[in-house]
Amino acid sequence: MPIPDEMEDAELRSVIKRTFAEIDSDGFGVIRIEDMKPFQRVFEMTPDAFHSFLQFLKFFDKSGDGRFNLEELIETCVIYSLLMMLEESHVPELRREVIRLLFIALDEDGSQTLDKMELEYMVGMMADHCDVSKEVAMQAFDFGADKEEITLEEFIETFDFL
Ligand SMILES: [Ca+2]
Repeated sequence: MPIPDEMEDAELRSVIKRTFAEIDSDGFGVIRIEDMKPFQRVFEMTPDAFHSFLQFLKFFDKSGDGRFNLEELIETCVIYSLLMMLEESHVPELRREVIRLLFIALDEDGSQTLDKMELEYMVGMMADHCDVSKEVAMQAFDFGADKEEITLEEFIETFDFL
């Protein structure tokens, strides 16, 4: 998956759209995760990178049926590329914005806080990409006896500390 610096947002969308149409040759408007192989070629992903991309899709498959329509797929790819960008970027304003978008994406129930389950998904993803282990990362977010959810501010602070 290219990072946004390397590929403009509009271009990313058009590549996804084209590849989606190629996979969805019957025009059902949805494609299955197991049919996403062409994306590996299109985005020039290594087998490892492609594997982690598929894991990410499974995580973002909110309906749980293993299918994505075009809009869902674009949304998920944008988040994925944001996550990739975080690894590369050290510009504070940009990082803050990316982390904010990530928070919104992770807040599945729209409570504007992340509970342990919502956070664990992301931490699992991070552990795939960073040197931080899942245990260390969860400790850093400091879920204590009196703390069951974290806010955006806490998320940003802790994220940058990791
Ligand atoms: Ca939430």
